[in-house]
Parts: sequence; C-alpha cells; structure tokens
Amino acid sequence: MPITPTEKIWMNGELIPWEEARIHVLTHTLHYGTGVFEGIRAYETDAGPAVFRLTDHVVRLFNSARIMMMEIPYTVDEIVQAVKDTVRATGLPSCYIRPIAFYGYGEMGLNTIPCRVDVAIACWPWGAYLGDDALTKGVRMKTSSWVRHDHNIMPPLSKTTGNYVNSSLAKVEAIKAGYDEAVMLNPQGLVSECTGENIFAARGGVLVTPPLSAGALPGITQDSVVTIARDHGFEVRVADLTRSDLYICEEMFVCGTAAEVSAVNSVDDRPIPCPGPMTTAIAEEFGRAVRGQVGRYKEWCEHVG
Ligand code: PPE
Repeated sequence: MPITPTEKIWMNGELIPWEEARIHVLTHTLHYGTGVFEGIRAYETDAGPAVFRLTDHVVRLFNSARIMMMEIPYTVDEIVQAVKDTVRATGLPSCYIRPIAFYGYGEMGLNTIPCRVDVAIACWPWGAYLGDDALTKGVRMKTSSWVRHDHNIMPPLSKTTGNYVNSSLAKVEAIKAGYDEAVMLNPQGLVSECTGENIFAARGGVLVTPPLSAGALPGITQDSVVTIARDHGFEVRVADLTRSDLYICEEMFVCGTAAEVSAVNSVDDRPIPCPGPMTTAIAEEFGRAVRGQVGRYKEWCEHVG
C-alpha cells in the first residue's frame, strides 16, 4: 500500500522533516532483520486525536526489544511522549503510527551487542488494510504452505522485523492464489494467526482464539476484542483451533491494528456465514471504542494533547 508522506518523523529524539529521515545502506538491521517495531493507530475523537492503547503498544515494543536483548536508549514514558509529539506534528486527526527501534550503522556481523540502537517514529494516513469491504463482504483466506515460527526458531512474541519474512512469503502466496489473507499453522499443525492479524472463530456459540503458545503475537486488538466480547455477554475461550475447526465454524473474523476487525467469508474455499452476528456486534463496538465513544473503554484512548 502506498505511503502518503506527512510533515515530520521523530528520529533519535528529534522531529525532523519526513524526507530527511534517512539511513545508511550498511544499517545493521537492513541486513539481518534485527529491528523491533510497532503498529499503532490514532483515531479522531470528540476531544481531538487519541492513540489507541498507546502505552500497551510501547510496552510491547520494549518487550520485543528485551527478547532481542536490544537496549532502547529511552524509557517507555519518553517513547509514549514521542509518539504523541509525532502525531501532533502531522496535524492529522487520525493516522497509522510506526515506531521502530533498529541496530544502526557502524557494525557488521551477527553479534548485535556492540551495535548502536536507533529509534524512529513515523505516522501517515492508512485506510482499510484488508480492503473497504472487509467488514461487510469479508475476506477470503487460504491456509499457507508456509509454517508459522516455532518459539525456538524465531520468537513470535517479539514483533521483530525479521519475523515478517515468514508473513510476507505467506501473504504473497495467498494474494497470487487469488485470496486476501493467509491462515498460518504452527509446526504442530494448529492454527496460529494470520500474516498480520490474530484469529477468532466461533464454535458451538463460543468465540475461540488460539493461545500465544500456538505462535501468535500478543495482539492488542485481540485483547481488546476479548474484553469487548465478554462485556457483551459472549463467551470467549483461548484454546487451540485446527484448520477443520475453521472449515465448520459458525463465524470467523481476524483483527489487528491495521486490519481492525475484519470478517472472514471463507477458508480454503469452504464458505463461512459472513459477517456473523458476533463479528458485527464486536466490530461496531470496537469502532466506537477506538473513537472514545464508549465510557468504559475511555482509558484506552490516550489523547495527544
Ligand atoms: N499478528 C501479527 C503477526 C501482526 O503483525 C499483528 C499486527 C497482529 C497479530 C495484531 O496485533 P495488534 O496490532 O496488536 O492487534 N500487525 C501490524 C502490522 C501490519 C503491517 O502490515 O505492517 C499492524 O496491524 O499494525
């Protein structure tokens, strides 16, 4: 999806013009995929732009870094503030936000310990990630031939840039085959997640989402959906799913910061009723929550000031 440039990018403590946020070709992370990043959204609310669960995203960024033994030379509070400053500097009422911490220029070779850590935060407008019809018509999914990372090969709990080679291979395979997204199975053959979203499927009236042990990213949208669903009176279980569970589920959706809540209309050409009633109720409530329109979720909206 093409990027629309905005005014400023925060880089190593300073807001600089968008086009000046450049790096050297010998940047360590460009070669080895050793960076950690986040995807966050700011939404328009009655009280101005608010970043959805900003602190939780920044804490996950630091957890990703801890797994990689990367020391980010800022505190969580400093990065939270930097994100707010960057959003304010763009002047956009809503946007997608991409913080990244990466090993910079100066060292080559796989040992990351001596490498410098650079941090950047960019924001730009980003629309519906899985298409404008994702909620009404749903997306077509295909089980990938690519297996999701095992915890002892690439750490799926860390949002590490290199982990996304696996996601890109699966995404391109799905698109080339005429589908919208890929279902990733883990080395045990159980459903893990999609290339950039977590999965929910309803079985026997219960919404089921795979556990982190299945190799999924600890999704902040997934966590929000679990809260919203339970508050709505829906039963939610964190449990293993097989591909056959998806084939015979009553309804299914995927969720993530970029994709928000997107209904699924088929998996491997087995049609799924779409959008299902729980999917619609959750997607609508999520849409209100991120815009600060639901009292009990207001603390999720962190205003940029
Ligand atoms: N799994 C993966 C692999 C993933 O990348 C994401 C986010 C999620 C689950 C959902 O996590 P959360 O955003 O906290 O609910 N994917 C980000 C990157 C998308 C991209 O194309 O880049 C996102 O949605 O921002």
